[in-house]
Amino acid sequence: MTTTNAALRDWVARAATLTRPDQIHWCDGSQAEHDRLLELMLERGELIALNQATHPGCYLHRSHPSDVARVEHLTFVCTRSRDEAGPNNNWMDPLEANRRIDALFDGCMRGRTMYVVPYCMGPLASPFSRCGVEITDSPYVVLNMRIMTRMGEAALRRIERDGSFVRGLHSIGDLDPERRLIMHFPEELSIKSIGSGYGGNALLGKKCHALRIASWQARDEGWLAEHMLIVGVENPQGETHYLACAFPSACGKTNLAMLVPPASLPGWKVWTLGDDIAWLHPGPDGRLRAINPESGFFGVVPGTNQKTNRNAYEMIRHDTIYTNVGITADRQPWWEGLGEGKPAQDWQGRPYDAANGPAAHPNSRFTVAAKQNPSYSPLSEASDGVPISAILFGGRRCKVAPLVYEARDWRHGVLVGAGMASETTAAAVGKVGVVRRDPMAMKPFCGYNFADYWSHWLSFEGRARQLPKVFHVNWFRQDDDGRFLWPGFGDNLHVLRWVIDRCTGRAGARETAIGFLPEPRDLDMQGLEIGPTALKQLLDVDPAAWRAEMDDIARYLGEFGDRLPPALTEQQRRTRTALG
Ligand code: OXD
Ligand code: MN
Repeated sequence: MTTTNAALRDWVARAATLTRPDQIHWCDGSQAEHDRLLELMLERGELIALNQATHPGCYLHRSHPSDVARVEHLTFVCTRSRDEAGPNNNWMDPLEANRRIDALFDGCMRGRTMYVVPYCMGPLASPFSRCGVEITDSPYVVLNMRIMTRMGEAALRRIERDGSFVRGLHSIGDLDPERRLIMHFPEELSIKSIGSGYGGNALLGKKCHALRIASWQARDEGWLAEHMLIVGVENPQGETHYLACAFPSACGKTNLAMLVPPASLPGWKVWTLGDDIAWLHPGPDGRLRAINPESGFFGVVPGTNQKTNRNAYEMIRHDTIYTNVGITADRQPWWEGLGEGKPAQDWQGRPYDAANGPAAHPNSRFTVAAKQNPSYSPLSEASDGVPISAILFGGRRCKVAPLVYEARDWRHGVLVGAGMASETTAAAVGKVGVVRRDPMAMKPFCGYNFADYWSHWLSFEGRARQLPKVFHVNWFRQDDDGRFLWPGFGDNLHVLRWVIDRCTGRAGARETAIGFLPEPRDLDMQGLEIGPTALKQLLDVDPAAWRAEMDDIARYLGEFGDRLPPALTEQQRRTRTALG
């Protein structure tokens, strides 16, 4: 297979001259190709067959122990001017960046096969979709890209029709963290990544293309590329509302996207469209319409069980690639929070010993096709996406942020998103549990200056007639003894119900300085064992804590200097003044 697109042919030839692979393989995405790669990886020990009787089609990959998470400190946005990238990104001049990374690519594929992976982000026929080509020397990346994107021949044909594509050059290099770099060149729509075979560092369609490069394209073209799940919530009357929800990595996006309604809410259904990324376009109907650019889930494994996420639990029992979980004596995958069986080997293949830490790495993952999810929505394939009724922002905050509140309007909603903060998780290398500002959950993923990004968000007032309502949720609030006040998981539907009823004007609220909050009577609490004191704490807005919060938001926004849109400062001042 090759291509009629001359730019693609030339780029592949140039990449081969630089990296010197033994052979070049153009991926067609077929089953036969998949089977050959699987065989190869099993032979080389890069995949381990799990118990095929209990987990048919499931395999385990163990990544290098130093290569288990995204590396934000080694991730760069390389624009000609530093201000374009903004204080929210690591920046390097494109010439210097290319020089440095090309030196690492020089000859790095000797003795290896170069795979050329054409892919489409989004349904193949959708005008909202965008294509890319990843060149990689990792068969693990090829197998994952085949699940996570529409990969192969059909994507190549679309590239030939469109004439444009994002270029992604990837090599695992020598996996030395000192020789690891993830570079983005949004002005050239290109990505270069070396030294990691892991997730968001290596599956370039995901964070690198669908967020960092796409956010840049979206600004130029008048849409939004966001770190959001997309979920449809159907009420017992058969009316479905679609929500797009932005939470930082490993804060429960996958669980919310495939929530199982609790017995206390009979007749409600939840439909999954996406668990990580949403591309939002103003539609001809004046509403924001969302597609999920991905076709699979690369989700965090630990904690997944029948109770926390029955859909995920069922979906990963077959045809799943596991990365960095433990295994039982009879080669079933095992992780902390599974609630059954016991580990024989840990994620590094050592005999399990609790003294070595958890059996599954806290950021261990499953890769699985979206269609395997019992709550999969067929509208995931709709070319024009689904209309979004509400946008939810949220974070992991043990204090300060109440269970839920609604922004006064779109502009205030942009401030609520820009002011988001969350305790850090194992999804990225670094200290866990530290509160950091993570606007719109895009801190690691926005491909340009946040100040310009907020201006772009604000501009939607003039682009769509009926914008979604904006909310903020926090499932992680704790009492003074450090116990979670809210049960989370399926019971989050009690909160989504209030959100939807606010969108249709069916639920009440009280106005506070930070926005609209439900009174206890406005929430359907049936079946929840939450006493009046706990509920009061969950819905509490402590003025002193919020004054400190708004002051910290002002300090943070101040880092963006003159580029900051005045409307955002005005919203911050208005809330701060209302707090007294
Ligand atoms: C992810 C992440 O893998 O956000 O989705 O880290
Ligand atoms: Mn994510």
